[in-house]
Amino acid sequence: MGIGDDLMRGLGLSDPVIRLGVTGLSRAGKTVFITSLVANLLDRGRMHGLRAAADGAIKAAWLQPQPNDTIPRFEYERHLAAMTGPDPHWPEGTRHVSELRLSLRVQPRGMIAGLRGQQALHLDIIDYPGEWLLDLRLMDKTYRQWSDEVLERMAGRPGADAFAAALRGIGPDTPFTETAAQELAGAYTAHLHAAREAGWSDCTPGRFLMPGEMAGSPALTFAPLPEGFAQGPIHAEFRRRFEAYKARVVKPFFRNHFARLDRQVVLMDVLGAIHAGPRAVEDMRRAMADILGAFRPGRAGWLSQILGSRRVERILFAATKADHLHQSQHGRLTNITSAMLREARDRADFAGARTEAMSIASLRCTTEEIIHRDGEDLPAVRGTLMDGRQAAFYPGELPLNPAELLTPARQGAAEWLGADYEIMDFAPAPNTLREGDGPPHIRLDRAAEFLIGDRI
Ligand SMILES: Nc1nc2c(ncn2[C@@H]2O[C@H](COP(=O)(O)OP(=O)(O)O)[C@@H](O)[C@H]2O)c(=O)[nH]1
Ligand SMILES: [Mg+2]
Repeated sequence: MGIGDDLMRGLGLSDPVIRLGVTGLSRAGKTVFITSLVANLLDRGRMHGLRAAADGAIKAAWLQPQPNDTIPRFEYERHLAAMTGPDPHWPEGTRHVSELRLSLRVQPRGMIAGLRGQQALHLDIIDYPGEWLLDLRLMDKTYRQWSDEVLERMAGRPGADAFAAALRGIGPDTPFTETAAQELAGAYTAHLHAAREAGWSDCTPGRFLMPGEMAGSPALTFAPLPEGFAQGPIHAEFRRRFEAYKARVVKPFFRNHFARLDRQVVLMDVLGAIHAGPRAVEDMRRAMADILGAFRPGRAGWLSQILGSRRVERILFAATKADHLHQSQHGRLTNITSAMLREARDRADFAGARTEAMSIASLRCTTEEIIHRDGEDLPAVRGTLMDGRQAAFYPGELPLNPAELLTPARQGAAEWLGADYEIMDFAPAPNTLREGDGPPHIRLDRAAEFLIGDRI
């Protein structure tokens, strides 16, 4: 962007900018989070937990043309219309990086407040898939190491058989053809999608799941091969493509997007994982540890080079969709989230970032209710289901001690013992917006306070 553009918009070049990254695995709730955060920053009636909103320091908020000419704009208006329109529904999934700029006019507080006039502050929000962070661990691997790892963990996951069948169609000496490559890559990608759908998080290469404009390109057309193929022509070409993927897909993402973030929120569908069972919980714990590796500079030489002295200063881990639970259980959900991140957080803290865990709902779809079942009073929630029916719902009681979930998960248990955790697909509640209020949420204001409150 040229200097001229800025002047035309009448903004000072020195206006501070906060770059907030929003990430999480697919379906974690990124789109809903950004949409609701922006709506609630534009209309701040429900943002009492954000100090600058409560005390009136934020004088005005408005959307700007986003400054990066080469990144799609986050489709805020369309997503908001979906969620809060006359027929409320969830926004459709997005499969690429997008960005939005929200600008605030702020009255500085304190001693110097009288001396300085109001200031503009830009919040650039960057939505990117957590799957892309998982690719970081490909960087210090060879094609051979990566192949061995993914082939080993593939067994028993959905789509593994179809991929094995595709492998049987070639031998070590089969000459390389694009058709053969596409067939193998197709079967491998189908496996990744099926595994992802079934709740597995560690699905690499991440861009295979969200190829965007790179779909069909050679850098995205390879697959792991067994050791026995190592001397053959297909193996040689796949090894080359794997290196191209690292150099042309993974590195540029870290350089162009990741390296420029100041603050980060990592959204986690912890309830979804608990519902899916111990394996999904353990898999999420590991994926989060890997994701956090990206925030621990020094791990890979090239990354610390790209980062220079820049650091993400604050990282929020937010367990989303907390409106599935009665508030009496929110503390437990937060503790489970914290415990799940324990090791990874210790490392990120060490790198100087402040971290916090929280349970939130970006768009609250339920009200609380006590239901009576078998002579018991159960703290439940009530909402509208996707088919329009109303239902009260008790998801089960999360344990007070997170180890009750995390220990069996680590030990490879196949299911929870003596407990069941349900989850429901609620639709966004029909619109009851009041003038000056954003969409209903749970603790989105506290999330905003942690992420940007100190800079306003
Ligand atoms: N009840 C409830 N469901 C949510 C909330 N946020 C997200 N969801 C659900 O999670 C799905 C995925 O959210 P989305 O923002 O599209 O995830 P993304 O893939 O990370 O962008 C949505 O379609 C909703 O079904 C929330 O605050 N409350
Ligand atoms: Mg999305």
